[in-house]
Amino acid sequence: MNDSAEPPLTANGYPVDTAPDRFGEFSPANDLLADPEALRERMAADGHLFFRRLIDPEIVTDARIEVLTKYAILGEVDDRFPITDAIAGDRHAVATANVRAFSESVRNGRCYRRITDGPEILGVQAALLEGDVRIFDMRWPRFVRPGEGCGFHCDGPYMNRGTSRIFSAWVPLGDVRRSDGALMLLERSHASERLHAGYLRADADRDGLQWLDDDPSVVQAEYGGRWLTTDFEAGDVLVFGMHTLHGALDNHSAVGRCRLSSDSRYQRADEPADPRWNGADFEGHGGRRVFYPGLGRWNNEDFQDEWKDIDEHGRMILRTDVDTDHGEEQP
Ligand SMILES: O=C(O)CCC(=O)C(=O)O
Repeated sequence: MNDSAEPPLTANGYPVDTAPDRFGEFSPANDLLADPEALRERMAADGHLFFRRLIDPEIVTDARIEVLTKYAILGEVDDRFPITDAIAGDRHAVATANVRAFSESVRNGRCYRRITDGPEILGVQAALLEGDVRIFDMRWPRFVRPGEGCGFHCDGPYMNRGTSRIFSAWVPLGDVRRSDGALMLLERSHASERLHAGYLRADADRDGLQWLDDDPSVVQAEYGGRWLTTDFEAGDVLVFGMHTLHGALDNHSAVGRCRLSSDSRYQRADEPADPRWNGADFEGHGGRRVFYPGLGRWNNEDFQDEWKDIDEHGRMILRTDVDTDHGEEQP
Protein backbone atom coordinates (compact mmCIF):
# COMPACT_ATOMS: atom_id res chain seq x y z
CA MET A 1 0.00 0.00 0.00
CA ASN A 2 1.20 3.47 -0.85
CA ASP A 3 0.80 6.28 1.66
CA SER A 4 2.88 9.18 0.46
CA ALA A 5 1.09 12.06 2.23
CA GLU A 6 2.96 13.04 5.42
CA PRO A 7 0.59 14.62 7.95
CA PRO A 8 1.89 17.00 10.66
CA LEU A 9 3.36 15.12 13.61
CA THR A 10 1.42 14.96 16.86
CA ALA A 11 1.87 13.22 20.19
CA ASN A 12 -1.26 12.39 22.18
CA GLY A 13 -3.11 14.83 19.92
CA TYR A 14 -0.71 17.74 20.61
CA PRO A 15 1.39 19.23 17.80
CA VAL A 16 5.11 18.47 17.75
CA ASP A 17 7.31 21.47 17.00
CA THR A 18 9.79 20.29 14.36
CA ALA A 19 11.97 23.44 14.30
CA PRO A 20 15.65 22.33 14.28
CA ASP A 21 16.30 23.61 17.81
CA ARG A 22 13.34 21.55 19.13
CA PHE A 23 13.43 18.37 17.09
CA GLY A 24 16.12 16.16 15.56
CA GLU A 25 17.17 12.71 14.36
CA PHE A 26 18.98 9.91 16.17
CA SER A 27 22.66 9.50 15.23
CA PRO A 28 23.52 5.84 14.64
CA ALA A 29 26.12 4.30 16.95
CA ASN A 30 26.94 1.35 14.67
CA ASP A 31 30.56 2.49 14.46
CA LEU A 32 30.96 1.80 18.20
CA LEU A 33 29.69 -1.78 18.11
CA ALA A 34 33.14 -3.34 18.40
CA ASP A 35 34.12 -1.11 21.32
CA PRO A 36 32.17 -1.83 24.55
CA GLU A 37 33.78 1.02 26.43
CA ALA A 38 32.79 3.49 23.74
CA LEU A 39 29.21 2.16 23.85
CA ARG A 40 29.11 2.70 27.61
CA GLU A 41 30.52 6.21 27.27
CA ARG A 42 27.99 7.15 24.60
CA MET A 43 25.16 5.75 26.70
CA ALA A 44 26.37 7.71 29.74
CA ALA A 45 26.54 10.89 27.66
CA ASP A 46 23.34 10.58 25.63
CA GLY A 47 21.04 8.24 27.59
CA HIS A 48 20.38 6.19 24.47
CA LEU A 49 22.04 4.31 21.61
CA PHE A 50 20.51 3.96 18.16
CA PHE A 51 21.61 1.26 15.73
CA ARG A 52 20.60 1.07 12.07
CA ARG A 53 19.96 -2.46 10.85
CA LEU A 54 21.49 -4.19 13.87
CA ILE A 55 19.29 -7.19 13.08
CA ASP A 56 18.88 -8.82 9.67
CA PRO A 57 15.60 -7.37 8.26
CA GLU A 58 14.49 -10.85 7.14
CA ILE A 59 14.56 -12.02 10.76
CA VAL A 60 12.44 -9.00 11.68
CA THR A 61 10.00 -9.72 8.85
CA ASP A 62 9.56 -13.29 10.11
CA ALA A 63 8.57 -11.90 13.52
CA ARG A 64 6.28 -9.34 11.89
CA ILE A 65 4.40 -12.03 9.99
CA GLU A 66 4.17 -14.28 13.05
CA VAL A 67 2.70 -11.54 15.26
CA LEU A 68 0.39 -9.99 12.65
CA THR A 69 -1.10 -13.36 11.71
CA LYS A 70 -2.15 -13.77 15.34
CA TYR A 71 -3.69 -10.28 15.37
CA ALA A 72 -5.58 -11.17 12.18
CA ILE A 73 -7.30 -14.02 14.05
CA LEU A 74 -8.87 -11.39 16.33
CA GLY A 75 -9.88 -9.19 13.40
CA GLU A 76 -7.27 -6.59 14.41
CA VAL A 77 -5.53 -6.95 11.03
CA ASP A 78 -7.44 -7.03 7.75
CA ASP A 79 -5.89 -9.94 5.86
CA ARG A 80 -7.63 -9.06 2.61
CA PHE A 81 -4.46 -6.96 2.27
CA PRO A 82 -0.98 -8.48 2.54
CA ILE A 83 -0.50 -9.36 6.20
CA THR A 84 2.76 -7.39 6.40
CA ASP A 85 0.84 -4.18 5.50
CA ALA A 86 -0.75 -4.42 8.98
CA ILE A 87 -3.96 -2.69 7.89
CA ALA A 88 -6.36 -2.29 10.82
CA GLY A 89 -9.32 -4.68 10.79
CA ASP A 90 -12.77 -4.54 12.40
CA ARG A 91 -11.57 -6.17 15.70
CA HIS A 92 -14.62 -8.38 15.56
CA ALA A 93 -13.30 -11.18 17.81
CA VAL A 94 -11.45 -9.14 20.46
CA ALA A 95 -14.37 -8.82 22.86
CA THR A 96 -14.97 -12.58 23.04
CA ALA A 97 -11.42 -13.93 22.69
CA ASN A 98 -9.22 -15.32 25.44
CA VAL A 99 -6.84 -12.35 25.42
CA ARG A 100 -4.72 -13.92 28.16
CA ALA A 101 -3.89 -16.86 25.86
CA PHE A 102 -3.52 -14.48 22.91
CA SER A 103 -1.08 -12.23 24.74
CA GLU A 104 1.01 -15.21 25.87
CA SER A 105 1.01 -16.63 22.39
CA VAL A 106 2.42 -13.39 20.95
CA ARG A 107 5.06 -13.02 23.67
CA ASN A 108 6.14 -16.65 23.38
CA GLY A 109 6.28 -16.75 19.59
CA ARG A 110 9.50 -18.30 18.29
CA CYS A 111 10.18 -15.58 15.71
CA TYR A 112 9.29 -12.81 18.16
CA ARG A 113 11.66 -14.28 20.78
CA ARG A 114 14.38 -14.44 18.15
CA ILE A 115 14.30 -10.63 18.21
CA THR A 116 14.05 -9.96 21.94
CA ASP A 117 16.36 -12.80 23.02
CA GLY A 118 18.65 -12.76 20.01
CA PRO A 119 22.43 -12.29 20.00
CA GLU A 120 22.28 -8.80 18.46
CA ILE A 121 20.47 -7.12 21.37
CA LEU A 122 22.03 -9.36 24.04
CA GLY A 123 25.49 -8.47 22.73
CA VAL A 124 24.87 -4.74 23.15
CA GLN A 125 23.35 -5.32 26.61
CA ALA A 126 26.35 -7.40 27.74
CA ALA A 127 28.67 -4.60 26.61
CA LEU A 128 26.63 -1.99 28.51
CA LEU A 129 26.22 -4.04 31.67
CA GLU A 130 29.72 -5.56 31.67
CA GLY A 131 28.68 -9.10 32.54
CA ASP A 132 26.11 -11.84 32.06
CA VAL A 133 22.72 -10.34 31.32
CA ARG A 134 19.17 -11.57 31.65
CA ILE A 135 16.08 -10.40 29.83
CA PHE A 136 13.01 -9.54 31.89
CA ASP A 137 10.52 -12.42 31.70
CA MET A 138 7.84 -9.98 30.55
CA ARG A 139 8.23 -8.68 27.01
CA TRP A 140 6.05 -5.90 25.58
CA PRO A 141 5.07 -6.44 21.93
CA ARG A 142 2.98 -3.44 20.86
CA PHE A 143 0.30 -3.14 18.23
CA VAL A 144 -0.60 0.54 17.86
CA ARG A 145 -3.65 1.34 15.78
CA PRO A 146 -4.14 4.52 13.75
CA GLY A 147 -5.00 7.35 16.15
CA GLU A 148 -3.11 5.80 19.06
CA GLY A 149 0.16 6.86 20.68
CA CYS A 150 1.90 6.83 24.05
CA GLY A 151 2.29 9.44 26.80
CA PHE A 152 5.63 10.66 28.15
CA HIS A 153 7.36 8.78 30.92
CA CYS A 154 10.62 7.16 32.06
CA ASP A 155 10.81 3.40 32.52
CA GLY A 156 12.54 3.55 35.93
CA PRO A 157 9.44 3.80 38.16
CA TYR A 158 7.88 0.84 36.34
CA MET A 159 10.91 -1.47 36.49
CA ASN A 160 13.11 -0.50 39.43
CA ARG A 161 12.22 -2.75 42.36
CA GLY A 162 15.27 -4.95 41.80
CA THR A 163 17.98 -2.75 40.35
CA SER A 164 17.99 0.45 38.35
CA ARG A 165 20.83 -0.78 36.12
CA ILE A 166 18.47 -1.80 33.35
CA PHE A 167 18.32 -0.95 29.65
CA SER A 168 15.26 -1.06 27.42
CA ALA A 169 15.43 -2.12 23.77
CA TRP A 170 12.78 -0.67 21.47
CA VAL A 171 12.58 -2.52 18.17
CA PRO A 172 10.31 -1.67 15.24
CA LEU A 173 8.94 -4.94 13.88
CA GLY A 174 9.07 -3.63 10.30
CA ASP A 175 9.56 -0.11 8.97
CA VAL A 176 7.98 2.48 11.28
CA ARG A 177 8.00 5.96 9.84
CA ARG A 178 7.63 8.83 12.26
CA SER A 179 4.10 9.45 10.95
CA ASP A 180 3.20 5.82 11.72
CA GLY A 181 3.90 6.39 15.42
CA ALA A 182 7.66 6.08 15.99
CA LEU A 183 9.19 6.27 19.45
CA MET A 184 10.52 9.69 20.41
CA LEU A 185 12.81 10.60 23.31
CA LEU A 186 13.96 13.81 24.94
CA GLU A 187 17.63 14.49 24.32
CA ARG A 188 19.82 14.09 27.45
CA SER A 189 16.78 14.00 29.72
CA HIS A 190 18.46 11.14 31.64
CA ALA A 191 20.68 13.77 33.26
CA SER A 192 17.82 16.05 34.36
CA GLU A 193 18.24 16.94 38.05
CA ARG A 194 14.57 17.71 38.20
CA LEU A 195 13.60 14.20 37.09
CA HIS A 196 16.05 12.61 39.53
CA ALA A 197 14.80 14.73 42.44
CA GLY A 198 11.14 13.76 41.99
CA TYR A 199 9.57 11.55 39.36
CA LEU A 200 12.41 9.02 39.15
CA ARG A 201 12.12 8.22 42.86
CA ALA A 202 8.55 6.98 42.43
CA ASP A 203 7.27 3.41 42.15
CA ALA A 204 4.61 3.43 39.45
CA ASP A 205 2.36 0.91 41.19
CA ARG A 206 2.74 2.00 44.81
CA ASP A 207 2.42 5.67 43.87
CA GLY A 208 -0.29 5.26 41.21
CA LEU A 209 1.84 7.02 38.60
CA GLN A 210 0.29 8.26 35.37
CA TRP A 211 2.09 9.65 32.34
CA LEU A 212 4.37 12.55 33.21
CA ASP A 213 2.51 14.57 30.58
CA ASP A 214 0.80 14.15 27.20
CA ASP A 215 1.96 17.38 25.59
CA PRO A 216 5.48 17.34 24.09
CA SER A 217 5.82 21.16 24.33
CA VAL A 218 4.99 21.12 28.04
CA VAL A 219 7.59 18.39 28.64
CA GLN A 220 10.16 20.28 26.60
CA ALA A 221 9.45 23.54 28.46
CA GLU A 222 10.00 21.76 31.78
CA TYR A 223 13.05 19.64 30.97
CA GLY A 224 14.69 21.25 27.91
CA GLY A 225 16.35 19.39 25.02
CA ARG A 226 15.21 18.39 21.54
CA TRP A 227 12.82 15.57 20.80
CA LEU A 228 14.68 12.91 18.83
CA THR A 229 13.21 10.29 16.55
CA THR A 230 13.68 8.85 13.06
CA ASP A 231 11.94 6.92 10.30
CA PHE A 232 12.76 3.48 11.68
CA GLU A 233 13.61 0.61 9.33
CA ALA A 234 13.26 -3.11 9.91
CA GLY A 235 16.37 -4.21 11.81
CA ASP A 236 16.93 -0.92 13.68
CA VAL A 237 17.24 -1.04 17.47
CA LEU A 238 17.01 1.79 20.01
CA VAL A 239 18.47 1.14 23.48
CA PHE A 240 17.89 3.54 26.38
CA GLY A 241 18.22 3.64 30.14
CA MET A 242 15.63 3.89 32.89
CA HIS A 243 16.02 7.66 33.26
CA THR A 244 15.45 8.69 29.64
CA LEU A 245 12.17 10.50 29.08
CA HIS A 246 10.28 9.12 26.10
CA GLY A 247 6.91 8.49 24.51
CA ALA A 248 5.62 7.98 20.99
CA LEU A 249 4.36 9.98 18.08
CA ASP A 250 0.73 9.34 17.18
CA ASN A 251 0.02 6.88 14.42
CA HIS A 252 -1.28 8.98 11.51
CA SER A 253 -1.05 6.32 8.83
CA ALA A 254 -3.19 7.47 5.92
CA VAL A 255 -3.81 3.86 4.88
CA GLY A 256 -4.81 2.53 8.29
CA ARG A 257 -1.50 0.80 9.00
CA CYS A 258 -0.95 -0.36 12.58
CA ARG A 259 2.47 0.15 14.15
CA LEU A 260 4.14 -3.03 15.35
CA SER A 261 7.08 -2.81 17.73
CA SER A 262 8.58 -4.50 20.75
CA ASP A 263 10.11 -3.25 23.95
CA SER A 264 12.05 -5.49 26.32
CA ARG A 265 14.32 -4.96 29.32
CA TYR A 266 17.75 -6.32 30.31
CA GLN A 267 19.83 -6.29 33.48
CA ARG A 268 22.81 -8.09 34.99
CA ALA A 269 21.97 -11.70 35.84
CA ASP A 270 23.56 -11.35 39.30
CA GLU A 271 21.37 -8.43 40.44
CA PRO A 272 17.87 -8.72 41.95
CA ALA A 273 15.02 -8.56 39.44
CA ASP A 274 11.74 -6.64 39.76
CA PRO A 275 9.06 -9.23 40.73
CA ARG A 276 6.44 -7.30 38.76
CA TRP A 277 8.03 -8.59 35.56
CA ASN A 278 10.14 -11.57 36.54
CA GLY A 279 9.50 -15.07 37.86
CA ALA A 280 7.35 -17.99 36.73
CA ASP A 281 4.13 -16.15 37.59
CA PHE A 282 5.11 -12.49 37.58
CA GLU A 283 2.57 -10.13 39.09
CA GLY A 284 2.54 -7.34 36.49
CA HIS A 285 0.35 -4.49 37.63
CA GLY A 286 -1.55 -6.79 39.99
CA GLY A 287 -5.05 -8.22 39.83
CA ARG A 288 -6.23 -10.28 36.90
CA ARG A 289 -4.94 -8.10 34.10
CA VAL A 290 -3.51 -8.71 30.67
CA PHE A 291 -1.24 -6.56 28.53
CA TYR A 292 -3.44 -5.66 25.57
CA PRO A 293 -2.77 -2.00 24.69
CA GLY A 294 -5.50 -0.01 23.02
CA LEU A 295 -6.82 3.41 23.80
CA GLY A 296 -10.34 4.26 24.87
CA ARG A 297 -11.82 0.88 23.98
CA TRP A 298 -13.24 -2.07 25.80
CA ASN A 299 -12.31 -1.41 29.44
CA ASN A 300 -9.82 -0.16 31.96
CA GLU A 301 -8.42 3.32 31.91
CA ASP A 302 -5.95 2.23 34.57
CA PHE A 303 -2.34 2.12 33.46
CA GLN A 304 -3.18 4.15 30.40
CA ASP A 305 -5.43 1.44 28.95
CA GLU A 306 -2.50 -0.92 28.37
CA TRP A 307 -3.72 -3.46 30.91
CA LYS A 308 -7.16 -5.00 30.59
CA ASP A 309 -9.18 -6.65 33.34
CA ILE A 310 -10.18 -10.18 32.41
CA ASP A 311 -12.44 -12.91 33.78
CA GLU A 312 -11.34 -16.46 34.61
CA HIS A 313 -11.65 -17.44 30.93
CA GLY A 314 -9.22 -14.73 29.94
CA ARG A 315 -12.00 -12.66 28.33
CA MET A 316 -12.09 -8.95 28.86
CA ILE A 317 -14.56 -7.68 31.42
CA LEU A 318 -16.18 -5.13 29.18
CA ARG A 319 -17.30 -1.68 30.12
CA THR A 320 -21.06 -1.34 30.06
CA ASP A 321 -20.99 1.05 27.09
CA VAL A 322 -19.23 -1.48 24.86
CA ASP A 323 -21.15 -3.33 22.17
CA THR A 324 -20.06 -6.94 22.70
CA ASP A 325 -21.00 -7.95 19.15
CA HIS A 326 -18.41 -5.70 17.63
CA GLY A 327 -16.03 -4.78 20.41
CA GLU A 328 -16.68 -1.11 19.65
CA GLU A 329 -18.11 1.63 21.82
CA GLN A 330 -21.76 2.50 21.31
CA PRO A 331 -22.40 5.77 19.46
O1 LIG B 1 6.18 1.84 21.89
C1 LIG B 1 5.57 2.64 22.58
O2 LIG B 1 4.55 3.23 22.19
C2 LIG B 1 6.03 2.95 23.96
C3 LIG B 1 7.24 2.16 24.33
C4 LIG B 1 7.79 2.52 25.64
O3 LIG B 1 7.29 3.36 26.35
C5 LIG B 1 9.01 1.85 26.09
O4 LIG B 1 9.62 1.14 25.31
O5 LIG B 1 9.37 2.05 27.26
